[in-house]
Amino acid sequence: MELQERIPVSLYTAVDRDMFVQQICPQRRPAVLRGVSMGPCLEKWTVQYLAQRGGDKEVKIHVSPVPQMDFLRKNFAYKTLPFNEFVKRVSERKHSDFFLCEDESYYLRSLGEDVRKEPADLSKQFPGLAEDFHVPQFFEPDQFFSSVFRISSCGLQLWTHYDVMDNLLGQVTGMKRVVLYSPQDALHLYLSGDKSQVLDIDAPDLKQFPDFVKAKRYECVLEPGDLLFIPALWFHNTTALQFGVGVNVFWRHLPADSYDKKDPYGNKDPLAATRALQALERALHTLDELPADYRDFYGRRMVQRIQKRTYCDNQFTRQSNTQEDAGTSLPSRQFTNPG
Ligand SMILES: O=C(O)CCC(=O)C(=O)O
Repeated sequence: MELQERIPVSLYTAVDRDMFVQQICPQRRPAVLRGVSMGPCLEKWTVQYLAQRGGDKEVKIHVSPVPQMDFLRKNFAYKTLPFNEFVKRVSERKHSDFFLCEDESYYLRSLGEDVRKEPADLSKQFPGLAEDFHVPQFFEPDQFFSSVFRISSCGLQLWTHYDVMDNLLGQVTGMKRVVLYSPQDALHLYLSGDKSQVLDIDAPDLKQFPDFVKAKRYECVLEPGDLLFIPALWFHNTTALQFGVGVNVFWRHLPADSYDKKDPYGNKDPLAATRALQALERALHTLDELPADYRDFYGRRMVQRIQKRTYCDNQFTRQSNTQEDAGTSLPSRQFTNPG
């Protein structure tokens, strides 16, 4: 029996800007957009062409002895290679030159010029290749945040994580499986920061992660030419079914001042969320002044108040606020568990 139901990601064809802006983006659900023009990269980006046009610029890559990368045990190494040498190696299964072993796997997530300050931008780091990839004009130019090369060995699996910006993942060569989970399933994913500790999503350890089966699994296989819309906060896990080249474009979905300015990756929580989490830590620290049974009592009431006030699928969210906010009495209704 299947562990989780597999829900196919909706597929759209003949998508133009209006359709994306008015119908697809507002649903806040992932979507595969097939047939949107990506430019000549689809025909041009052979290994030879990428190597020749990309040149010998140094790139920082992940190198792993096994295809499933593990951020918990850090089973990979960061290494540096000239881009043309990297492209040659990543496209082959066995390597005559290698760092760890002859069948090691590679992954490139391109970075900005000043890694700590600047987001990646293909047109700055790889101008000779950027002209072949046409960024879909589905958002305003001033919302653009970054364009990132994603180049992976066949089989390479990247752990489940979320980003805080909207994202179009363009698949240029090779097929890629993408599994996604809704932000509402965050509690079933056993997070460590922005990543899920459940590394093997196909055969998870259910003793360690019993609630993982409750997460709804959305899935698609991207083909060359597909764009996958990954709304901010949606978790995604990618597996390259073949040697793959892709580019993803992040843009600011919220007003620009909502984001952390010191975030070159687009994965730091919005400033208001960070402030709220800090305030929660302070509140918990304050509760430590009380004995355990009082902490339990007030802790439970705080949990309920947070659920009532914030959960989107709680029909009482808004109307029950007034009473609780005024601090006059306990809320009278049970909250609805989001599942
Ligand atoms: O395609 C990949 O390998 C990962 C993509 C990703 O994490 C992203 O687009 O945010």
